[in-house]
Amino acid sequence: MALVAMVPLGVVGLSAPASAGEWCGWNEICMFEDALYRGDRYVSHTAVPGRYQIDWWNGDNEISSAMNNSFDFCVRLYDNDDWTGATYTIGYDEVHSTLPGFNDRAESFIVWRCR
Ligand SMILES: [Ca+2]
Ligand SMILES: [Ca+2]
Repeated sequence: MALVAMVPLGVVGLSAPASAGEWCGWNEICMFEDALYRGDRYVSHTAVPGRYQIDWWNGDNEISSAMNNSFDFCVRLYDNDDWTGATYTIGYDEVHSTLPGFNDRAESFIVWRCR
């Protein structure tokens, strides 16, 4: 699903250069400055269960799109540091070209096995 969703953006396969801003590897969770996986890729994280802060110089309250290229793990974004406040959930193998109601809000996130 993730690959299909990326095709309109011009990413054509596994050989896409790692430096491309819109590229996100398999089993990685990526979060981007702008909608449609553009702008700086502030978060590029192997899908491992845990609790993570988004760097406050690089991503806090700036995330506008996200990819979850894992097949067993879900991601929950939190409005505030330390996993508090409103949440926004991204299921396994989901890509969100925008974050409705959650644009420029995420400051921390958790990753857990959800299937
Ligand atoms: Ca943004
Ligand atoms: Ca926030």
